[in-house]
Amino acid sequence: MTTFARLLARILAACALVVAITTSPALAQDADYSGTLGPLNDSGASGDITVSVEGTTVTVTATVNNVVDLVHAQHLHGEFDFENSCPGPDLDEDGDGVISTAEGVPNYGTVKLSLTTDGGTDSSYALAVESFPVGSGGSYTYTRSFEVDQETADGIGDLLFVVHGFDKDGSGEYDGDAVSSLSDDLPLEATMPIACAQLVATGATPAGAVAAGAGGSAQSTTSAAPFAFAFAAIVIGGSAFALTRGRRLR
Ligand SMILES: [Cu+2]
Repeated sequence: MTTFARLLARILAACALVVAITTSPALAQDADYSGTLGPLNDSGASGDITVSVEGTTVTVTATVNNVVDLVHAQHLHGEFDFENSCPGPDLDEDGDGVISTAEGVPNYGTVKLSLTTDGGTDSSYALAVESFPVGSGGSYTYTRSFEVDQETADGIGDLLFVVHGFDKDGSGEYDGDAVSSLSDDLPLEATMPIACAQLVATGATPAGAVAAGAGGSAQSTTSAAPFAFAFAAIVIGGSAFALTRGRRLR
């Protein structure tokens, strides 16, 4: 019995060592996020988004409802390691009753990813109006997987999903005298933000692991630890079994 207790103590010590080693920074972590769209500019738009990150592959799935049957620019906005937030009416700086894309920037930051249906997805595609989803029957769905750089993969949970495009005058197209805050070539209606969602971490990966980390590269690999622990327990448990079995046979 005392031999067994000693053996048990050794197994526990070995397991503790394995856990200590595997929780040190090293591996990249995968993560899942979801968000619920809230309307901006009294658009009435709604919907949701899921974002999953595997290495540097990002998969986005979104459903957007109560929108006009026109093209909708959509982006992941924000700054990394910053508490980005969806803008409220107080951001209407010029008092025209509309929060333009530029007026929302203090809250939701710049465009980090353009959620296009084809072609590039970086910020230079933010106004690639021919490559964004188009509403049909008042809604649209979107899904796409694409590659991002490591900084973006690590910090994507800090970002916000923003949908644009509002036929404010009900003319059936984006028009009017007011021009976009982003480009003189586009009417304000085409780039007006109509909905915004904060991303929230889902699943096993702790939300604070990236947000509270020191910069983008240092990460906890706690998700790998239980697996390593179980593996060590099996290996050590197996040898303990062999040991007691050998002793009994003597
Ligand atoms: Cu945007």
